[in-house]
Amino acid sequence: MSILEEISTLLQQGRAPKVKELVAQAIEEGISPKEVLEEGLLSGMSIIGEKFKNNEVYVPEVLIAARAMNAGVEILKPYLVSQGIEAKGLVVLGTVKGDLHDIGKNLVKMMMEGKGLKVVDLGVDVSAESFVEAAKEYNADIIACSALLTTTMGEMKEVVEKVKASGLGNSVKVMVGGAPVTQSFCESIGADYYTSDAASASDVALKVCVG
Ligand code: B1M
Repeated sequence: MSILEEISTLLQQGRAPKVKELVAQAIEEGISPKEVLEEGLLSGMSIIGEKFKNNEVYVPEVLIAARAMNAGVEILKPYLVSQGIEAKGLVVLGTVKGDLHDIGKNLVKMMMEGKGLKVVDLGVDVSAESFVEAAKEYNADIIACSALLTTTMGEMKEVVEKVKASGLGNSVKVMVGGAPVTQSFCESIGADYYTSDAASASDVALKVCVG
């Protein structure tokens, strides 16, 4: 078994300390942080996701796998985030109201910080009002919303509408993403940008901020 397969398997078993150890070892062996993330951690999480869907595992197993994922990501963070650079723009980020999934959002944050953007992370279960208030308070360039549930993605429309109603529409762009979100959904709610993964979200955010 390759070290990346081992990371994926350990993540599925929720063995956070071992995941941390092997992620560090993989980096030492010269495997790129991107490969460790995608072929180790995310691959394990996606297998757990399938099993969750098929009722082969339940919420507790998914939670401990998620904890192992976060432990592995912590080790990768210094390699994915460049340090000590002046902020190129400000993003207010959160998972929308009613939704508690934060792993994807945390990856988006990390990648955006890696591009030199300042990210104000509002956490999970964030109301449209809170997004707008924070955008005003921090003079944000972007509001970035994540949703993982088909039942919560509609909250993004609320955000777009509240942004328009607040008069921030000219200065703040709304970015949306998360597994059930699509380009056509983005267009249908009048959001400015959709991206399918954290790396593309950070590329687009940087373009929005620096042109
Ligand atoms: Co939940 N869950 N979950 N869950 N969970 C899903 C999303 C689900 C697809 C599982 C399934 O049935 N196959 C399903 C949703 C079905 C649907 O709506 N169609 C589901 C469900 C039903 C639920 C509950 C309702 C289960 C229940 O209680 N009966 C419940 C809801 C709780 C709530 O939020 N109110 C629930 C709970 C949970 C846990 C708490 C156990 C846990 C979350 C732990 C945590 O986040 N701290 C959990 C998990 C872990 C999952 C799965 C297994 C994995 C999600 C994940 O973290 N993926 C998920 C199944 C799956 O996705 N395969 C599932 C890894 C992560 C890196 O991917 O977040 O998609 P993702 O992020 C990606 C992209 O989407 C993108 O970038 C990332 C990759 O680079 N991205 C953006 C994300 N945000 C972005 C924003 C952007 C741009 C890109 O711009 C702003």
